[in-house]
Amino acid sequence: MTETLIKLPHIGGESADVIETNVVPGDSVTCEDTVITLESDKATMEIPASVQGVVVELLVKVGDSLKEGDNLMKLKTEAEPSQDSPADQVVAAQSVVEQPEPAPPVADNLAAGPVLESRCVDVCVPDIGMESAAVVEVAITVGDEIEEDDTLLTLESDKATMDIPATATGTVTAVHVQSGTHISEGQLICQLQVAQSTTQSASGRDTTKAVAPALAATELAAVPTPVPTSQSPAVASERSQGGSESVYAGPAVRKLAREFGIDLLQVAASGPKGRLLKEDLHTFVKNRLSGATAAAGGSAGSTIAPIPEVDFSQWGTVESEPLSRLQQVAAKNFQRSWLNIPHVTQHDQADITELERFRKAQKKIAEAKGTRLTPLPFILKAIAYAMLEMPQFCASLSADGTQRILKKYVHIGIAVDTPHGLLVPVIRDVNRKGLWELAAECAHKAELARNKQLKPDDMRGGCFTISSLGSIGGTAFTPIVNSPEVAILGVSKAQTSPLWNGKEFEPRLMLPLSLSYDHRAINGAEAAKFTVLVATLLADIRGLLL
Ligand code: CAO
Repeated sequence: MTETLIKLPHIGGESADVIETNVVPGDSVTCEDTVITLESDKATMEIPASVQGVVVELLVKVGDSLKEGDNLMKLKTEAEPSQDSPADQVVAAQSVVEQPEPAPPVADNLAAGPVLESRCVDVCVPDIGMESAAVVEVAITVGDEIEEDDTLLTLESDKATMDIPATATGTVTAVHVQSGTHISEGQLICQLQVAQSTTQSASGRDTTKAVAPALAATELAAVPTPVPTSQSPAVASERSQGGSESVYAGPAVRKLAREFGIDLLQVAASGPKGRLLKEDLHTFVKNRLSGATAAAGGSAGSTIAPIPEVDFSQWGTVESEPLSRLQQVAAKNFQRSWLNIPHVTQHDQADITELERFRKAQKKIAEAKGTRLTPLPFILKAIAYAMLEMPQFCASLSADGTQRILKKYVHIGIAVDTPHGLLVPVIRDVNRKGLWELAAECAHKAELARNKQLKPDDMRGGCFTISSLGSIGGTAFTPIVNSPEVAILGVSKAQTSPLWNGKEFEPRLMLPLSLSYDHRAINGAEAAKFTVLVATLLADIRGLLL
């Protein structure tokens, strides 16, 4: 085994940027395996391995600007690369296509043979609607039997990828283009031995342009400009108005997509200028697999394209910090609920002027008890009361959505903001507890949550959740239902507001309530009745005694 330094072959232009690296150290590559993908202002091209071997070190990275002769990678190879290695062939092929009149290869002899009654056809590049384009895939090799309309080449410019089809049926006798080179109108692509001739030239050779110019023009017109990097599902759906050929992707990606049967239009692109990368296909497949698992459990929304990765450093300095495990778990739960539950939020206000008067009057007693009486225990009591009055709020839907499971206990979770993430300890049997007991338990559970001392069981079995942002501020928000519960109450900051009492405006302390609910389990009228009941109970807490 020898270590060989592989250099970048002729790429048909001044320089190009590395937009994708396709190998890592340790990878075994054979000739023609794509090593890197380059993009210039005119084209995208995949650079194949020039020899077979094992990658020792990749000497370039995404973002590097490369030109012919730059070091590409170190390979462990069986022997020194031969003169005929693909890298050399890239250069050789380039010089062939640049010759105005390429030397006639084997095809001439074949064409001359009267027994075969065949002719040799030179297939040239048609009008492709631009000065030149990069050859990203050569679909033919010498000896191939091809039919009219079979793809000969795939070309790519900065705006489009297009297949160049054959205009005749025959046998390929010579190929004059190579992946990674640029070609322009009139250049020789290949020679075909075709069975019959109608317009044989004096030399026994015909020249034909591979594609009708109209087709090339149509394709280009149909191809949208590259999809922006921050691609939304909406953009993906816009893209789907074209065929999969309108997707900005290289042949290796297309090949992989074909192998997996992936419709490229379904995949969100994350590469520069919306180019679809192999990683995007991997992500797509992963998401589909996990989506299929979720769907089996009655989940929905799993076909939504993932949000693509964005390199934010292109707009300024950035810094990454890992999310805590708790934050990651919470994020997954939020997303799962948001995607599975049709959310509606009902907003209301409770006049807590009297409640506040009573609460403040308890301050001294609270101090004596070593606790604080905030509005939260009152809200807990009011919710527990309303849940007993309206049992559909103390329920869960079965996973298959065919049953409502009514709970004969009233356990309510309270969202607690902690430095390491959101936790929801559950207060059990709220309906059976008094205000002081609830106040002490809320304070205790919040303390445990902040000190990471909650046990898993402290957070299980809730029937409803209260998320109180009242000590912080805000006028309303739309909390996400803590599934499998069916409703959550968001509480914002109480504010003194002028309230019309029939004769005059009166200053009243109004508490904003935001009830988000699962519309599969609860209808709008029920939600309105529930918030009205809670507001009524908070406005006059004597109602809680009834
Ligand atoms: N309006 C006006 N003032 C309010 C209020 C409201 N709705 N709610 C609480 N307050 C006041 C309290 O009365 C207290 O003031 P006093 O000491 O003068 O009485 C002060 O705000 C602080 O209250 P608190 O936050 O310490 O206690 P709490 O019982 O209201 O809340 C807890 C406890 C654990 C729910 C809260 O600390 C918390 O973590 N809230 C955040 C919940 C959250 O992050 N939700 C979002 C989930 S989704 O991301």
